Amino acid sequence: MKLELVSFKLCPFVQRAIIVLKTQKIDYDITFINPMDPPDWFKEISPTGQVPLLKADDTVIFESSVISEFVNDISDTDLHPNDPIQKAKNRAWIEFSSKMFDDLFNLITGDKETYTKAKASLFEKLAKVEAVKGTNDFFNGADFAMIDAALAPIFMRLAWINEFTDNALSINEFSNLSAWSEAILAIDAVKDSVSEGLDDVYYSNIETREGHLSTLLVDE
Ligand SMILES: N[C@@H](CCC(=O)N[C@@H](CS)C(=O)NCC(=O)O)C(=O)O
Repeated sequence: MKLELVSFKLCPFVQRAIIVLKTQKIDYDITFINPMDPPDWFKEISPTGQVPLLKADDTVIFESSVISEFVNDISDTDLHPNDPIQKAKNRAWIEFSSKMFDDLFNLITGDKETYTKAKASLFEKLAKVEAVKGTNDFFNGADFAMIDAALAPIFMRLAWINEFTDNALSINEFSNLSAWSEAILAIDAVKDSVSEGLDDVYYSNIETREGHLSTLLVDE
């Protein structure tokens, strides 16, 4: 089966799919577009106008969670726990964590009031995840799973923002999440899921948005 992932370099949802593809060692081609100014061929095949979109031969698969599940389904190993209860729990927390991307968007683009609300909203969610996350390296234990891939783009962006500012979004108060973030960001499939220098592009993106966060940037 020929797989083509239609992507945008800065997109955290694309990154989730790439981490699963890389972890499962599935071959794929990648095509970059700007979803804010998409080419006609993309508009014709995409129901949502959003990336990621995966073409599996002639079939169009959209929504990052569905793409990630599909990639896991066609792989030899299963990145979900076997137990249906544990699997449902993992999927529920993946869904829950997806809402953090809205907070991150508001944190980057918003004025001081929006930033403050978004930070509170994000940290409320992080506190809930901290409470269910044990002390194992990864969410389910020693092995990297779908849920770890799902949280990776969030932890990567928080680490970048903390590096670019005086730890404006430090998660040090959450010991389980801090250790989890470190374990996830050390995984090769995670490190290789973004192109070289994407952190600089992210920094410029924060500057260009001119939100409150841009006033907290310290020189690189
Ligand atoms: N629920 C979607 C969200 C994807 C998404 O928001 N993608 C953004 C880029 S990061 C996009 O394509 N935005 C263009 C648009 O919404 O028109 C998923 O998980 O795949």
